[in-house]
Amino acid sequence: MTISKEESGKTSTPQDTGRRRFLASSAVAGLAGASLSLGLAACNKGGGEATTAATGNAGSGASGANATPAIDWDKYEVHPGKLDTYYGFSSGGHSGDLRVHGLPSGREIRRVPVFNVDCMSGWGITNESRKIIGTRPNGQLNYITGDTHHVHMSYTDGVYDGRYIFVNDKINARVARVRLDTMECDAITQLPNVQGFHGIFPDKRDPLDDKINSTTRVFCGAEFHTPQPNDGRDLNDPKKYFCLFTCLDAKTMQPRWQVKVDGNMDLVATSYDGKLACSNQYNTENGVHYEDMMSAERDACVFFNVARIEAAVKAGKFFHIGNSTVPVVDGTHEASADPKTALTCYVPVPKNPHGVNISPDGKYYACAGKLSPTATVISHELMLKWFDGEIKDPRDAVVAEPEIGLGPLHTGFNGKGFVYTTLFLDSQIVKWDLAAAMKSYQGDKDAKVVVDRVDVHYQPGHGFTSMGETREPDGQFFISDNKFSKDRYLPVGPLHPDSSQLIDISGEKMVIVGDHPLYPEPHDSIMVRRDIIKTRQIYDLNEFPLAVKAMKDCRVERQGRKVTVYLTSQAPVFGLREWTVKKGDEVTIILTNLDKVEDLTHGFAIPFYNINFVVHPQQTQSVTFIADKPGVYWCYCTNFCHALHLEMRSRMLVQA
Ligand code: K7E
Ligand code: CUA
Ligand code: CA
Repeated sequence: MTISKEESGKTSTPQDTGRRRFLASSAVAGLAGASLSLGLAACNKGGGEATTAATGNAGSGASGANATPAIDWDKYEVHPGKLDTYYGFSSGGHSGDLRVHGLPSGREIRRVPVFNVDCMSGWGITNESRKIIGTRPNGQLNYITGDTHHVHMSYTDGVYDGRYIFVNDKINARVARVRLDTMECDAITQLPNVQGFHGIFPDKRDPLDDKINSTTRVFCGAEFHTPQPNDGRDLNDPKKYFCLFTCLDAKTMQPRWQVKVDGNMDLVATSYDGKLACSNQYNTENGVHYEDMMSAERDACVFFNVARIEAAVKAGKFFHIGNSTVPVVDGTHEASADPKTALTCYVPVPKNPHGVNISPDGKYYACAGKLSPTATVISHELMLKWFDGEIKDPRDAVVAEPEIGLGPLHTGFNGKGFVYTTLFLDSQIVKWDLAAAMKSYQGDKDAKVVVDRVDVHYQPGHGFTSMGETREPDGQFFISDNKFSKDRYLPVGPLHPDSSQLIDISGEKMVIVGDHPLYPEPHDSIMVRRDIIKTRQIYDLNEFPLAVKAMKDCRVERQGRKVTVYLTSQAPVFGLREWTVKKGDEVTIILTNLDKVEDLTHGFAIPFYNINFVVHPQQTQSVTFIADKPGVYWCYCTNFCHALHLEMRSRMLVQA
């Protein structure tokens, strides 16, 4: 089977062609073998010619795409000393963190540790961070692994409010909240009875504010179906496995309710009016092996009627699973047979879809085909009509299903009627016209759906537009987060960095204007106007109940074998020059940074004790450990703070 786009009339350099061929075929062979080819062949049965037609159309429509347009590089270059115009927030994937970039430069300006342990900051080492991550009775962290996929900001009336980022942990079914004023994680919650927690999206409507009685929700999909509860029962009886869709309260970070779902969930999207949330499903078959998961010709995009679910919970129509106290309502096909009372609606879409995204005007959901070369456009208004019983067949809510290319995964909108979708197998971004797609679906053969394509390097996963997931899309940039970079950067051993490519979408043609290597592996990101983010540089001493408010308060207190060391830092000294404990003591060090100068962070490390953390201006952090090794230990400052930084030391004397 040929999947290379060169056949479709688009030119590229000979060198380019060979490389792209290799990537395209290795992707098919490597990812799903013959079965994927079969899947694509099956799609082509229905629309292979149409694909060629659409591609051909794009080829002629985009004939100038390969004629290099004159690029005004100054527009995208951020000169030394100048600031970027956007923040980019990215998940770190299996590194378990969250990254912050300046855009368009692509400069990494912060890594926020979330589900990982980080010895720069002391995340996972300080008592404060360990409390957020959670510990076991033996004192060890609950988990030291995480896999962040999706990052989304809290909203007020459909626009980012700059307050929080929510991010998922796929491995251990956790949601983290990161406060954006300090860019630190302040809460982590594990979802009950969920495995493979993948898609996450907050409510876009309600502000998260005490004064107006916030109802902000965070919606969470579950990808892996399991026995419920997963306690050893029904181990090899997959017919009894199922998945739960979870709604979390954004303020308390506690689950409010869950929905029992047929099939699985992958990505999640929410409407702008707070009425619906939805998730694409690639395993409606409830298969346990990949070939089972792609056996049906169609899967689904499942919609959740938020108000009805909450009414059902209020009316007591729920059950519990295992020890969990979270109410679970029934959103299976069977329970949702009558649209007028249904909690869910399963809209059939071509097999094994991937991302689902909503247009900034709140009118359309685009569900990308993955194994089908299509995107399915579902009307929000018609979905609401289905729930009102005004239309019968959920497929009648579909208003377009254009053929756009091979391996469509994720979609961004420019707010002006154009849609940009990543094509994993084609290694392209395709730009298509939403109105034309709807006309074409109505039978208009002249409708020109695909208007441009651009090669990316290589195999794009997520793609998103600047401010494109808000009511204020600016149509300036699209970022293609590519899974492979191969020859784009200096080789660094077996694993190449991932690559994020910045594409200017403000004109008719897409133009790649930046290549940024990324430490593996960001999945999803958002691109946010910089005026939305307001950070603080200095903490307030009073925020910390344990604060040691003056150098004269430094002391050592003993209660039996428990020793507390009250310590301050103020460049270039710690508040105690030395202190003495006995072997076997449980030592807690409380360290307050009394410096008030922006950026004057001190570090604190104890050799051979696994202690390493920082305290920012006016912040207090603490650590607890057993002083099990007698000797002299130089506790030193790890963060270069002063001309006498190296001299900034104190001694811990551990008596035998
Ligand atoms: Cu990688 Cu959003 Cu987890 Cu698609 S997901 S690529
Ligand atoms: Cu304090 Cu270096
Ligand atoms: Ca499937």
